[in-house]
Amino acid sequence: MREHGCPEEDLFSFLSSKRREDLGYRNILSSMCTPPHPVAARTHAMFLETNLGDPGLFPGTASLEELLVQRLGALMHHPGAGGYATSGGTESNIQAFRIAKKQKPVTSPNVVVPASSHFSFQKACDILGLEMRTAPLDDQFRIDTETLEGLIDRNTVALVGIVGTTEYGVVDPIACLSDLAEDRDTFLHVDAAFGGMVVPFLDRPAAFDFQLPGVDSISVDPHKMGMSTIPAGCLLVRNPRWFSCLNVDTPYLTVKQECTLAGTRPGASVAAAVAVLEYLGMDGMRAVVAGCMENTRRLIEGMETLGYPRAVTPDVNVATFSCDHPPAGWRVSKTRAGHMRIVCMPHVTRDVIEAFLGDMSDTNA
Ligand code: 0PR
Repeated sequence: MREHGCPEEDLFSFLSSKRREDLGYRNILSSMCTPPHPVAARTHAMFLETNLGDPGLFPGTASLEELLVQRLGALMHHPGAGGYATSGGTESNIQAFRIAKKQKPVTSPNVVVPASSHFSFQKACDILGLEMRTAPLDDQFRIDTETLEGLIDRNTVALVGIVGTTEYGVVDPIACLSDLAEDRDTFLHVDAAFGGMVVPFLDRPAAFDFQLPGVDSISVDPHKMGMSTIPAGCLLVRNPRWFSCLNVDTPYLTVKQECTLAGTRPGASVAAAVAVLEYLGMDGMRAVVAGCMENTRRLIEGMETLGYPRAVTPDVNVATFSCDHPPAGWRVSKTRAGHMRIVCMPHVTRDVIEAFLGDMSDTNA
């Protein structure tokens, strides 16, 4: 550290120069995050110093966390779901596996995840000492349920299905996984970190949530399509009492036990997540999602006209193409299989799509 502090103006000019090194979201087509909704940014500033790790000191903020869980539970067809605000999909996935593992104490526990699963499941398995069995995908990048069935045995503590896969934006056949989970008496975790804030707002949403009896837990991230500030995730579980298996004693806090992974937890981004939901309501969210889906279709149509076929028709706003030369100046990503991947987040507006297609077409010329 410096011996003597630095003048505020110098400090802020240093910080501004660092901030200018960051890319603006305008040309970022590869992110599942987006600039926060203005209502989220305003709320975040109001709740800056709140800590959900000691909720008795911040009862107002803690009740907003409960409201978030209630709202998202209702969106997932289970208003009485248990839940808490996590730091994002990674923490939600780890915590879901912790619950599943405690519910079925076996000596060599395994979990079965689709080959499309997010890398957070590798972290979860490593931390929890779980064998990770990977089920292959069909030609539409969804989990192949027949092969999956053969991977389940009596040591399987959890199955995973994904709603809006990170790379291809497809939804696994959750109804089928739900039947399987019931038949084989296995915990089913649905990773809807991305699609949980998309699918419920589509015109004809496929069932993926607690309305399916085999679904036990769901990850859904307000800091992705929920346009909250970072970090804001949420883990929902069918039975609120399941969290008690994760409790540790916290004798000197305002609550005597806690089940969360993190101790100190931001209230600001959680309040921001609720604020966006309250401000937009169902119709506002439907409009945002409809715009993103429309832009995804326009992008696919434009790319195909230029001779770059889609890898798959996505269920959510992630588009992938056989194309390995993105135009300069744009941040696109590449899937493991080498497809160009573009996430049509709210900041990726129609104008942005047209500008990108224009540059693609110039690259082609
Ligand atoms: N589950 C799914 C389906 C995800 O897509 C992600 C992250 C996670 C879990 C983990 O969520 P957290 O990162 O909140 O813990 N998906 C994005 C990805 O890995 C996250 C992301 C966002 C990456 C913005 C880059 C970026 O610029 O691609």
